[in-house]
Amino acid sequence: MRNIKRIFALIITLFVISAFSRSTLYEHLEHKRGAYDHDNGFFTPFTPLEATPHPVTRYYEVELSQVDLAPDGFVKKIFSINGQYPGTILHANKGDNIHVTVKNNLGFPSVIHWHGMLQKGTTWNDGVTGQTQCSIPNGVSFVYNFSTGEQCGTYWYHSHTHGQYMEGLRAPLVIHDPDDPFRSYYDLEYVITMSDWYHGRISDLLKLRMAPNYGGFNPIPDSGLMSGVGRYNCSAAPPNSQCRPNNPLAVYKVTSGKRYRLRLINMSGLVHYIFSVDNHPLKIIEADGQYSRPVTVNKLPVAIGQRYSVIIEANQPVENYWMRATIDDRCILKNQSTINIDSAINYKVTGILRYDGADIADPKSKEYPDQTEPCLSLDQSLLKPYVPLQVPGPATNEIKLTATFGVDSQNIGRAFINNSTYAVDDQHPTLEKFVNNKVALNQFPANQNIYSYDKWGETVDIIFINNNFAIHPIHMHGHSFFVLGTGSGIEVDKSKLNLIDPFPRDTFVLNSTSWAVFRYKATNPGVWTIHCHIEWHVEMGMVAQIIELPTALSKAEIPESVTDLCRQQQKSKRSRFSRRNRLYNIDMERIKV
Ligand SMILES: [Cu+2]
Repeated sequence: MRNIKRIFALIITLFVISAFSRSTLYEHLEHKRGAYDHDNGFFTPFTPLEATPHPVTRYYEVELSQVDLAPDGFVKKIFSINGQYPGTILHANKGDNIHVTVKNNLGFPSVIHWHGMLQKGTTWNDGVTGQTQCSIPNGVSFVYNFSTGEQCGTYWYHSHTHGQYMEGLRAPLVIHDPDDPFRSYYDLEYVITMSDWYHGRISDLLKLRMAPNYGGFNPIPDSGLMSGVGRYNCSAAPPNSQCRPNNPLAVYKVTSGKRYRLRLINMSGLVHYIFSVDNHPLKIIEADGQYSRPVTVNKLPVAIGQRYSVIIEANQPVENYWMRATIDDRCILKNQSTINIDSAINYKVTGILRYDGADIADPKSKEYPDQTEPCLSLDQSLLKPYVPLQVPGPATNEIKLTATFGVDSQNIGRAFINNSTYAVDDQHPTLEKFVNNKVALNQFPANQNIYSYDKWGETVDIIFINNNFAIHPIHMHGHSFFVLGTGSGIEVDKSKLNLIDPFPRDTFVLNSTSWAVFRYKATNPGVWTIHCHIEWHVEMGMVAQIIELPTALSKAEIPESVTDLCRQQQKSKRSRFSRRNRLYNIDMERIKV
């Protein structure tokens, strides 16, 4: 009897051990599969959302968390949206409400900005730490709830604090148009994102970038990714790292005879991309959420923050064709002190356009010979509004912003706007200080870089002067602005302004030592940041805040869920940022030049 019991116990033990080892093995495989071959859903074509009789609310939940992924074959811990890179594509129709619950399980405070969304009447949803809200503390959920209004087109959403989006917190937002004038031009759609990718932790790279006496430029990325997929040269990976050589490239499948709308987004922190598909010209129909008259190019420069919709026709022989997202290395400044100067990055990022019926093989197609201007936006004169738009004017308010570089008193490299480097105040967002605490605009510290105008409906010109050697993609929140003109030098040449048919954008590149004039109407009360979208330059302070229509804004009622964030943040004991800030930031008084 005792023996039977023993045998029985042994069987149970063996069973438990085997189940356990199987489950560990299984988890291990799952983990591997997750790291290398996660399906981010980008390679399945889609059609526009069905129109609804009335606008609806689209509910989404996104969880921010850290996971191991290997977008380019190199396994690293990344900041993910729903465990993916890039994060979940969100869809809505024009006029719909977007209701997104952001569950922050990142281990750090975070925030989500809706790049290109105007946030009319909902400036507190803009998602900028220190300006429109406090960050969402770790372990807390927060709801962004806003109308898409009259907007449609291609957008994205990303963290707007501490360089976090370069670590993975970035994803597309597609707003379909039930009245799309180009609907008969395409059968199916894809989203194609382009991004840079660092193997080091962004927080570590930031410490190095912002160290006193640092003599280099912005850190060189390790890879470029097309829709979250790249191929790293694993022989350059540090010993003991996990890296899969010849990581499979992004493959977009097309069917002969069909036409595809490709929604292109450059979600990078540093790099400028030139996009093309061999043998397939790109018919542009949208830029930054604005329809354009169709214009066809072979190569399309896409600056950081910019978006385009292009149509390609699958009218070539059934084959494989290279899709090229070439990083323009002419604008990556470097010297021997530059962080990651020995990067094994391959600037020629590629994917494959594969016709149904083609062999599973690498393409042999040839690149278009066309040249593009180094590091600049597409020639603005090529873009014409699809429907003629009235240009407001003349300007009754001009805000001149001059961007320069320098060092502060600790010899930390800084970027300045009108000689003042922006320092984020994580704990006291501008919106709450102004609306709830009634702090007068002239009482804000100089390092908040605040500009304002108060006449409803007036025409505002932002005259942006780039008085330095670098090239800056300038992005403004809360507005789409007419790009009236741009030119070299630091004096605006008014004869070069187009007041007839300029194209509206929300992100435009300023060449080194040059000017640009952006025009819009003041009809959106709020706190709107205008900044360079090179994320390293943001951290260095190339940021200004526009307080639009303060009289109207002062009557706004900020939802309690927003003001609660600051309270929760103060309670949160795990505010790692404040610890980190002390490492290289921020002696507010000393950084004036
Ligand atoms: Cu910049």
